[in-house]
Amino acid sequence: MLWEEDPNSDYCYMFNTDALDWEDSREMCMTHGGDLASIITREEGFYINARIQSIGGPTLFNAFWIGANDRSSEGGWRWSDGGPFAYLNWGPDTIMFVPKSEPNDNKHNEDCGNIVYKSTEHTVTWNDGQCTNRLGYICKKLGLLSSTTRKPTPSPTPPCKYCKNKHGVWM
Ligand SMILES: [Ca+2]
Ligand SMILES: [Ca+2]
Repeated sequence: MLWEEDPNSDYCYMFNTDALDWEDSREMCMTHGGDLASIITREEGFYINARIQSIGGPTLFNAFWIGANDRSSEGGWRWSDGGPFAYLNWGPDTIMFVPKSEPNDNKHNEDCGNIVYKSTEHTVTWNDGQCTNRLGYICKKLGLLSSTTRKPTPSPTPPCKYCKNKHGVWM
C-alpha cells in the first residue's frame, strides 16, 4: 500500500482494494497514520472520484469505505476524522423504482458511508451501507510536504508522487 499525494492539496491518500469491513478499514488507516478519508470540498471529491475511476477496473462497480458514518446518531452524518460535513455527493437510491436518494438506511441497518463507482454509468457517488460489509477503503492523512516546501509553480505533475514517511523515505 502506498500513500500518494494530491499535488493540489496538503493531503495524502491511500486507495486499498483489499476488502475489509468499515471498522477494520479504519483501524488499518490509523495503523498507517491516517483515518478513513473525509471528503470535505468539491475539489477533493473530484480528485478522489478521478482516482477511483482510474482504478475501477472491469467490474460492474467498485465500492470503497470512506469515513462518513451515522453510527452514533441515525441521520447525523459525520466524518470519522472530524472534518466538516459540508460537501455532499450522495447517489441515487440503488433500489430500483424507489424515488429516494442515498443515504437510505436500508433495513435500518446502514450507518457507514462508501463511495461507489458504477462503470456502466461513469458515476462516482456515495452510499450508506452495512458496516460489516467488506469493501475496499480509502485512507487520508496530512502530508509531510507542506505547501511552504513545495515549489511555487509546479512543473507538469508527475503521475505518481508519493509522500515521505517520518524517516524521510519516499513511500
Ligand atoms: Ca444510518
Ligand atoms: Ca444505502
